[in-house]
Amino acid sequence: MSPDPAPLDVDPVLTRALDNLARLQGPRGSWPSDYGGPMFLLPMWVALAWAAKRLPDAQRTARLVTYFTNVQRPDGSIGLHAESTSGSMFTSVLGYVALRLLGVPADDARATRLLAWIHANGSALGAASWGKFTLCLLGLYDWKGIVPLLPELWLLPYDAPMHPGRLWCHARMVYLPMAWLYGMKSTAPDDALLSAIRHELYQGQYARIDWAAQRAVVAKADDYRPNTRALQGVNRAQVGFEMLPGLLRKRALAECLKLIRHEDAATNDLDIGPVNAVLNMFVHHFRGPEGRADFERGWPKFDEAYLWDGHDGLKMQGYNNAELWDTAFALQALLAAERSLPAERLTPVLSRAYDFLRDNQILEDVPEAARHYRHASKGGWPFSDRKHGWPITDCTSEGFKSALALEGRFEHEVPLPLLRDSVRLILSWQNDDGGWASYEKQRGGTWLEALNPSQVFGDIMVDASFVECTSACLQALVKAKRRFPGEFELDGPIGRGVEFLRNAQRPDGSFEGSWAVCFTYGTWFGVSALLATGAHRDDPSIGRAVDFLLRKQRSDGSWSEHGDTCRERAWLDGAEGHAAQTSWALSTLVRAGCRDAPALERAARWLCARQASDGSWPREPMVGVFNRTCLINYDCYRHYFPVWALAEWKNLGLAQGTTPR
Ligand code: LAN
Repeated sequence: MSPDPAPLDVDPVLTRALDNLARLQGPRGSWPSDYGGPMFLLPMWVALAWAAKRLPDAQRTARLVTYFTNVQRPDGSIGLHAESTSGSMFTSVLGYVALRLLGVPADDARATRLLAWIHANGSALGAASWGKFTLCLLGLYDWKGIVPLLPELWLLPYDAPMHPGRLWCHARMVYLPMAWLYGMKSTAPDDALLSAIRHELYQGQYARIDWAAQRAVVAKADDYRPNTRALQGVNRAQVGFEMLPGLLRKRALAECLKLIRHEDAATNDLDIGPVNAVLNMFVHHFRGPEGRADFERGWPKFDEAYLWDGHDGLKMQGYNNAELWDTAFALQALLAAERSLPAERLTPVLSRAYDFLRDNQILEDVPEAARHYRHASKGGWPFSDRKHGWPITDCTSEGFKSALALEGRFEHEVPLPLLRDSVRLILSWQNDDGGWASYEKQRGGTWLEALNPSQVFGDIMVDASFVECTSACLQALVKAKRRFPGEFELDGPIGRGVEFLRNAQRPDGSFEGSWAVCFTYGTWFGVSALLATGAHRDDPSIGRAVDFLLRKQRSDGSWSEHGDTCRERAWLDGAEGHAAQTSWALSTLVRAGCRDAPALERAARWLCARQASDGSWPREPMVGVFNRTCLINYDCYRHYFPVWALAEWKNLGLAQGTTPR
């Protein structure tokens, strides 16, 4: 881009962005948005709909098929997520089954191309373990061909290092209904269509398959985390256990069901995520008349919470929504820009967003929390909304920061005792290594990761400290220190958190993000927390982070990391500048006092030029991620992160008296 001689005025850009945010703000004061991306979710729900004979009507079926069609890759496959650069056996097989169940005929080009890819890349027998599991529920794979998922593990004493209660809550809540369904070998009755699909998937060879030999088989496309020797040993032991008389099975199944029903009750049947929401309903479906009431409660709620009709079709979201998280960031972004925005347009947006924030803080612990492996919840904030109920470390921290930032401005406020509860909760979550994990204090040894049986996901077994979560909690504690002077012992926890962050910085100066792509995101969090906790801008850690970002800036002023960066754990350039990533980088540089003013200005100009006339920023590659491999769409990031970064850039200029105006 040739240097533009005209001084850059970001105010109109910020005002247009505010108008856009006002337009997108929903009736609850939050920002509902598309949270799709993962491709293994929808087929699991379609499988349930088939088993429970609840297929959607023709119109919705068409929208579901449209979605699968839109994400089908040029080679015929379906990737792990909607923008995958390669096919996945797991999601291609499940996608094939879903399309057929939704009425797409076997000779439809979409189906034939999918099946051709499956056969050219191995066979359905190589689908990753969660794929095989789902197929079992429909009788499209034999239970003998999967590694046992022993319900008896739930009867172990909690002190046992392998107790499932020690797993990351998402893995725990997925393997819980899986254990029940496995223990019952629950399988939908066969019918003509299932039988046809079975024939197609296995080319007529189903009856001849040696199932025990398939347990460890996995297609190359799905083998991101190959089974370790330790896992192979554990799997052999589980197979051995299955040959013993199942004296504990009944008790173990009852224990699993108790925990499943507790999870349903604690989350208003939303469940922690889309996978256990579907699997728990499978459980209730297979319980027969006894489970009917549970099923009937969950089914319509699921529809409302998890299905989203987006620009590319009807899809399943990765969570019931992302509204608390987006609202907390949108608030902070708008507050940073407050000086540039017309108050009469800003205030109503802030006020409604604040209502949402206040009304979605969690007010109570779940009943009998410890008995159900739940940590305290009171005073926390969730990622989505209060109904969902699971508090999260960084959501609590961002909620807390936003609540403090708006204190004294609106009539009905977050009550002070609840703000104190948030601080206590954040402190209770700190890990022994000084960092913070995502939902809970770390419970299992990091070595448990070696037993990750998912193949397609990395790091799902334990909730260990993350840069982002640690940063958010540190920033919140710094604010707590000012707001509640002397009330909490915070210096120790803050010091230990800083130590964790400093150790997490990589030799190239960057911080690796785990929940968005990737180094721009992690570095924004890492640097922001170091500065908030008192690091000086001349601190060598800050300097190294600044140098890292400057090295990665593109010639047009933007930043762009490809989504595969997360799975490769090394920077890969994206195709073109990315507004969210550029915003994180610019914001980091501004906060860090980067002296390369032209670099900052080029970034700001790029962001401004990228804005559409309605104040939005264009849709761009998905930027959220989980478990290293699966991208997920944070569709609002493009609407508020540029506001935040541009406002900070402008405020810096005002402070230094360098920017015109
Ligand atoms: C999320 C969404 C929110 C996200 C942040 C709060 C942004 C992050 O800072 C911490 C981790 C967290 C809570 C997170 C973890 C993994 C989730 C729950 C998801 C990405 C949403 C969907 C994903 C979940 C695991 C998807 C289901 C897949 C499994 C492997 C169980």
